[in-house]
Amino acid sequence: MRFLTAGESHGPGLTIIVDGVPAGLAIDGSAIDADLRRRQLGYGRGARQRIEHDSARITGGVRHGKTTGAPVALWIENRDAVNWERVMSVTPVAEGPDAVTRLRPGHADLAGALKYGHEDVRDVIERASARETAARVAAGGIARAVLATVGVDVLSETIRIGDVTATARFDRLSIEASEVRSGDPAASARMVSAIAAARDAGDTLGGVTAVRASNVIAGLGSYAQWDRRLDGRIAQALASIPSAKGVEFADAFDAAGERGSQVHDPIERRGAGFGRPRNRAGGLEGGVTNGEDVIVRVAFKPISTLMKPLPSVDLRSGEVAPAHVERSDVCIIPAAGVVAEAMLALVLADAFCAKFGEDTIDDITTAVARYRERLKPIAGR
Ligand code: EPS
Repeated sequence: MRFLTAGESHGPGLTIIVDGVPAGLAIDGSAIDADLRRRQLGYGRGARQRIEHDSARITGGVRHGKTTGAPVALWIENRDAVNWERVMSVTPVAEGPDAVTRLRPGHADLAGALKYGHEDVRDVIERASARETAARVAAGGIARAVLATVGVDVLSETIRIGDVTATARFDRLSIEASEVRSGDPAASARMVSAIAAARDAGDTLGGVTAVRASNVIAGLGSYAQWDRRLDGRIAQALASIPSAKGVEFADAFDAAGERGSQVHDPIERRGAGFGRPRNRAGGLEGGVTNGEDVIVRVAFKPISTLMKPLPSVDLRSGEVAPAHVERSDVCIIPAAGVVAEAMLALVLADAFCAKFGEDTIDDITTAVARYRERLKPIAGR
């Protein structure tokens, strides 16, 4: 399974193609829309989210509620596009809009303008925008449907915003009840206050989200080649989320300072199989899932558009100038968690199909049952 997206933040909409989806998979459009809605929520989001009501229209690959094996195509309309018709016109306009030339530190502005030769940073902003993450969440909805056939569930929780930290407990109800998607009510309240204080100061805040995939079958990925190590593929997918700057499995950066005896997870007998009393490996050993939950943390930098802009340079004149200011968010950590869920689901669904087959869901469930049978005798030998 792989996916591609296209579309600009203020263009007509976002296009998504998910290829390699097994045939016979039940697709529930309302579940995809529920995740799109979750991505739009969160304290600290900008005014754009009051304009959009993200909903994915399925335009290919699904018939009578089930996938056909053809690429699944989806479309998300940008309701804000009507306000940007002249700025985003596909054809030349008589009087062009003012160019954006004051580069924003932290954004793709300078690197993108240099790379593609743009003189109007609008050409960079539009595709580099985190609006694209709506498309990822829609694609992730297809991956979640694949994973649901074997009972895998993916959930994120905010564990840091600014200097306020919390411990992940992955209690869905309390996470979804929190404006910042933290299951700890006291930390949640402090996170909201921290975001409000940053906003009042014209500033922004970053943070950390923890993502957990539960009930993951052992044996996804491989140590046989570098690019088949699943931890590497998960890290790439998560680090590709806009604003992501760091990825760790479980508490890897803390574990790096401890002794092996404290870090590695002892192996025990559990029923007919194996278990671990702790999961500091984050569910992967040797780049292969070991049957424990996959747990990954992603660090996000603070949003780079600042209402009190940093010093910068004007791309055209070369003169010193404050960075460009436009509508933005103060903190995106709650939304980033939902995007991280989608990216983890997409990598796991792909690894799952690579191991068990990608033509039909029936082939896959038969292969999974046979694999589970194969694993059984090992535990009892
Ligand atoms: C976003 C939409 C964007 C921004 C934000 C995320 O909408 P607009 O630019 O119209 O306000 O709110 O994008 C960024 C933070 C960014 O850096 O581009 C969204 O739908 O997630």
